[in-house]
Amino acid sequence: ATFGRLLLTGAAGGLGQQLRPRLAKYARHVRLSDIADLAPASGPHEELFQTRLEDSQAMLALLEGVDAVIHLGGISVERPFDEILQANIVGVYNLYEAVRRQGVRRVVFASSNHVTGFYRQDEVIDTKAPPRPDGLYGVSKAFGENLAQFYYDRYGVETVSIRIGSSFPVPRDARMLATWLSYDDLERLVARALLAPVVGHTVIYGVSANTVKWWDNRHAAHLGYVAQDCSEPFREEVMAQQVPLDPQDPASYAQGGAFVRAGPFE
Ligand code: NAI
Ligand code: 15L
Repeated sequence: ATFGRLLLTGAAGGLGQQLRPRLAKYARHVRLSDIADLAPASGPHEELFQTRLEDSQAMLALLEGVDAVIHLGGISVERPFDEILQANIVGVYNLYEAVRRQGVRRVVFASSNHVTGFYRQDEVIDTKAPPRPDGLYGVSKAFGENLAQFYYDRYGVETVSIRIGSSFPVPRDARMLATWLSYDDLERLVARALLAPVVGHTVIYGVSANTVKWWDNRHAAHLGYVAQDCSEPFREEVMAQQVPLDPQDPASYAQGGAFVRAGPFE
């Protein structure tokens, strides 16, 4: 194993449950955290922490002795601002402060395609395109990416911000034929984000080798990520199930899909 100790936040979530067993081959100790219960440990290599991202003292303790962290914890969809503020803005700040104070070398940050969700599906963007968040959730992920850049420039903490597309067992609708990230490709990408020798702050779209492409990862070639899966074998089944979309509805032509019209919640 390359690492002494890796930390995975958000370990009880959809992607956390996928990565949890897969991280054992990269580290002697895998520390897992969430607000949700993570028990039972699946072996002596696992360390379980029930920690709220809002709790700065608990976060400092969580990061002690950690070599690198994969930060998946937080709100993962559009929600009222106060929830986003606490989990994704205060939470990611507490994470980076704990990382800095404990001398952790690298962060893999689960950003989102919703940082650029208001670009159109008929354009191809690269990671230097200005953010166009499609909601407060996307704004909070843009904040996390900016914080990552600041902690690199100011303190030398390295981050790979992965703008994850849609990571599910299979693509669920026509949009996901372009945005799908298989779980095996997710693992490949996280492994490169952890192991690439020099990353500074690198932003990359987390997507499989799908035929329909909206995102160009040329500025992240130094990570050495090569996707091996493709959504195309699911096309027929997905299109047969697809509910027809109103072409005037931004959800049908924006890259962020239905996120572009989520909320407000009052
Ligand atoms: P999820 O919602 O299933 O998991 C998030 C986890 O974070 C949950 O287990 C939750 O209990 C925990 N959490 C939430 N608030 C917390 C707090 N205040 N303190 C501590 N823990 C807290 O989300 P999923 O799908 O597993 O995504 C993981 C990460 O990847 C999220 O940051 C999400 O925004 C990001 N992402 C996921 C995508 C996907 O396709 N699954 C796409 C784009 C981004
Ligand atoms: C996200 O950021 C969400 O966390 C996830 O649940 C999916 O909806 C995904 O984006 C997507 O865009 O499909």
